[in-house]
Amino acid sequence: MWKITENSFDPKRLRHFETALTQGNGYVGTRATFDEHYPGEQRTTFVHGVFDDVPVVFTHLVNFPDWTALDIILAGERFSLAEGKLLEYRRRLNLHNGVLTRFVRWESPQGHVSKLIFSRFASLANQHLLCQRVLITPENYSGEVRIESRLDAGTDTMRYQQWNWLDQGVEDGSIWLRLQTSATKIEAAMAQKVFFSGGSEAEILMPNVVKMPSICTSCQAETGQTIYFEKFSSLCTSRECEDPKSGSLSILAEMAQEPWEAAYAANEQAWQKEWDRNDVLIEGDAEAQLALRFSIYHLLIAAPRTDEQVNIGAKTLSGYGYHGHAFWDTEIFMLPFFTFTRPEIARNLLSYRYHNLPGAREKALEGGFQGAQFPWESAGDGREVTPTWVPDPADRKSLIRIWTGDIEIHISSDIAFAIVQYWRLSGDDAFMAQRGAEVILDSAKFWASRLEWNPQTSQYHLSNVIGPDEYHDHVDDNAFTNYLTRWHLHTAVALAEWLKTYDAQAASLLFTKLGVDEQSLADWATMADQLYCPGENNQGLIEQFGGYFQRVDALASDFDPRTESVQSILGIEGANASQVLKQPDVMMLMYLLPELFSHETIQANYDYYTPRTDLTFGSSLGPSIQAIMATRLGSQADAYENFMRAARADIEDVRGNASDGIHGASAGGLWQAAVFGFGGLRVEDDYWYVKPHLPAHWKRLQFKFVWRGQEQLVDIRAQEEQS
Ligand code: IFM
Repeated sequence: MWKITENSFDPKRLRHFETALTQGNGYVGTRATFDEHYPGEQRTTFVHGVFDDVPVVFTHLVNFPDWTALDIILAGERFSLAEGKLLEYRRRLNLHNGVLTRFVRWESPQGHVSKLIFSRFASLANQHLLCQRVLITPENYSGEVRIESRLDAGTDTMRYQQWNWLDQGVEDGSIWLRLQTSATKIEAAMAQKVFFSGGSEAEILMPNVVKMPSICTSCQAETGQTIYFEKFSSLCTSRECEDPKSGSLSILAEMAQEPWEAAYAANEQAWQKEWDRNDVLIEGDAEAQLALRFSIYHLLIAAPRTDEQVNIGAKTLSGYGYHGHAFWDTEIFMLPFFTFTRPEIARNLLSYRYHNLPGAREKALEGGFQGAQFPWESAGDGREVTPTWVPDPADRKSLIRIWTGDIEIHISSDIAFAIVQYWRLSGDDAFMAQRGAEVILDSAKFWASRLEWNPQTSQYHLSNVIGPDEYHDHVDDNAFTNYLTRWHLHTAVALAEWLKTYDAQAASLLFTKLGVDEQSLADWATMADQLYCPGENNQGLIEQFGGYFQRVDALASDFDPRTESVQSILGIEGANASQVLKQPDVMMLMYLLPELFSHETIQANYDYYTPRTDLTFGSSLGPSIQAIMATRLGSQADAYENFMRAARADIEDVRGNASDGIHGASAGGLWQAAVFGFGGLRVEDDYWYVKPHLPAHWKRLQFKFVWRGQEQLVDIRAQEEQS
């Protein structure tokens, strides 16, 4: 169960498969467009951290020159699936080694039959190396096989000129190209080299076409003779390399004797090492197994291994959705996978927030607050990049005001939560002392300045926010936000105490830097205690926000059958006026802070909110969390249904928007639903245990995680669970 397969060529599903079969290595991501061109394709390569300025959405990931394109001309006819006859077709992504293969038998309009086998991968062993190969066998003819390849810088797909061309040329048998982003001034260089064998002696030309240095190869092939075309592209940027051009050329110059075999073996070995640490084995459910590996694969190819200045965008590096911006999707949904299996990657991702504290401080200041307020959407430099207005998808001529950048403020606590989770798992005191504490304390300072004292209630409140459920905006006292804020303030006080004993000098320097003293800590503790948290005394149904129960009552199923979200049906105002939720907001709170709520309270809230949550077409972040909560309450059927909703999000393109990129949060949530939900893994301060709840037809669930630097293995078999 390692292969995602496309069995027929369907131009209508072009973009969906481009996303699903995306390849990458944590540095670069390339959508699975075909080697030859088709209308409607989105030929895209993104590199982490390479953003450039654009209007409205502030900044977006820049599309790199296309390294994949090939024009294949067989005995004078251009190979294209849009012409002639497709006799056999299969495209397959092997999740185990990241190799994408396409097998085609094609009859040209003139009746020439050829077998073509394409393979491609972004090396996990060398993140700057991209490899591609085509084997071509003429089956019933002989003639010229001609392949034209290039580095194509004409890929500015977003109307803006992202790249300034600097230079290009031919050197040591490779073509190369240098570019620079327009506003952020990041230099990138790419190089490319090909090897051609199998037929008559090859002719190789390297036309130095401006913005498109090319390599044209040709030879004569006999019937039944296989032509081997191997192509290697390299890519470096000034973000990690002093001289990107030399960097990219030297990678190709150093290629081994049998370059394809050597690069393939190195890549495979690197992947094997990954899966040894990260695989989750499910026996008894082939669909769930494949979907979970698909999710893990997409998390792994998006994970920055060598860079702590980048985050993972909500759509990873696999599509234009959200422009590469990162949200709480990373810390709450994707990060646990890394924290539990690849702590070094989790550390990189959390360090991104530490390095971007200046942006968070700027945001707090602009809002009239103190400390650090993390942006709802974050990109290259950690400043707020949520667009204020976007075109209304229902009527492109009008605009919709986006409020999340202004008032979806829970992200600061989500980040603090993720840091504490990482610390508990890894025991990485040095990280906490040197970086984590600064993030948590400075954002606690933000909360202290943001809380509103109400003399009538003699409590603090948080008005005018958006909670995780974005169908409702401008709400007061959102339960998720308030409870998380209280947790954050208490945590900051306890952390400050810990730091004083762990490293008194570091504590003193940090307190001075942040302007925090004993009085601030005492104030934070009092404020946390006096912060209104809905339902905390009666422990019954928790109102999602003040006045929620007065909204028009409606269930998500009232709108069935449907193919779109409740918000699309009711409109923004209509959904806001109803009780239907985009994602399970109170459940999310109970998932993160389970120790605060009794089983009965969780059950009561689950029973009330579940039918009111748009789990099918609302947020892709909802189903996995809903699945976990269902397992905890023993609702196995609900748990499995929601697990599979998350599992199918991108493989089946449930929301019809997979073409925008992989739903990274859903992928991370799926791993959590398997491990924390069905596996029932719980980690306490000094020990961990599992309380499994396997679906009835699962025979086995096995996973690994790292606890305090040691690998742990959990192997749950169905019989054991019953015993
Ligand atoms: O962060 C999410 C949010 O919770 C729901 N809308 C989409 C965002 C990006 O995935």
